Amino acid sequence: MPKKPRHLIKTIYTADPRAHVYNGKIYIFPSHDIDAGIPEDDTGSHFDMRDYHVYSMEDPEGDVIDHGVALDIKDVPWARRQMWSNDVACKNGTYYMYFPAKDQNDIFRIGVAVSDKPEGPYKARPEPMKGSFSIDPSTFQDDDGTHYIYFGGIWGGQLQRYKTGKYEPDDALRKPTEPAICAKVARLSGDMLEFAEPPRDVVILDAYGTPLKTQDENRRFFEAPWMHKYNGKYYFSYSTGNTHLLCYAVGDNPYGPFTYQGVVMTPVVGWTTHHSIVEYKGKWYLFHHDSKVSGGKTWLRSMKIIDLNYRSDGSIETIDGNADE
Ligand code: FUB
Repeated sequence: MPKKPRHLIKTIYTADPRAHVYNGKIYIFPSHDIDAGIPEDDTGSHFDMRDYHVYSMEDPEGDVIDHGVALDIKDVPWARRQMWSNDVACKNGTYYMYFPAKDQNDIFRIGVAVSDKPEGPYKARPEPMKGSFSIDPSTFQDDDGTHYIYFGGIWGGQLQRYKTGKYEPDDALRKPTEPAICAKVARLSGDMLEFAEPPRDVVILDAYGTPLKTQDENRRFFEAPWMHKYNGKYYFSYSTGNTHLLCYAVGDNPYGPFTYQGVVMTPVVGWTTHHSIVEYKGKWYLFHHDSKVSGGKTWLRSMKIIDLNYRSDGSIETIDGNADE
């Protein structure tokens, strides 16, 4: 049982780990960070990733298997650059990988690639999902079998360009006292390849029932949406981006609204923070990343695992993002 965080892979750089349990094992779907030599900027151009590896493990303390390249950008007809955080869902023994990339116009879209095995290889669909935009897709299957996709990220993730519901190349955020821009959620279609409905806002409320405001940068959504269920409640967790926290909010259904609860993890080494929360053999784990292995390079991150604990009231014990290994 890992009481301390553990870097899972040191042979290549891996970030944004999304974990699921398939066929009795933990499968991890991270981004594959590379040193592309692109200068850092506020739109994240330095995160210029070009493929995805898939990993698996049977023991959170044991070996991690690298299954190699599962999808390469050269095999995605519509994608030009920046394959950011992906995730996978399984339906009837088929695996669907959802991934963002910038298209030929440098606009983030979300694509789907399909495989008969969780580790791939995955075959990309020729076009992105209809009506898709922004970044960081993550999947959630509710107990009734319904699959949902959560997505979105502001700043480099371009979510602020959809304030009116349709694309406008205006990167201005809302005014500080206006409600914060929300992540999005949609039910997936029966064939898992499209949205089954127009994406809805994932609204996060404060303790008084008021939507969090743009100026509330320690609590509002920035990127990395993730949904999990614990004791019948829906836990929406996310990164606050420029304040470097992983936070969570709880609701009664997959669409929300969700009420802000607190911090899952304090800042890690590196600018970004990103995660998934998964139950395996009766224990809960936080998968996340930091830039310690690369000596602090924000674009060269390494994925980690640490135990996640709940208090008796269902709240999550805050994890120190800088704890020693
Ligand atoms: O990995 C590229 C981007 O960095 C992700 O999409 C964000 O969530 C952040 O981790």
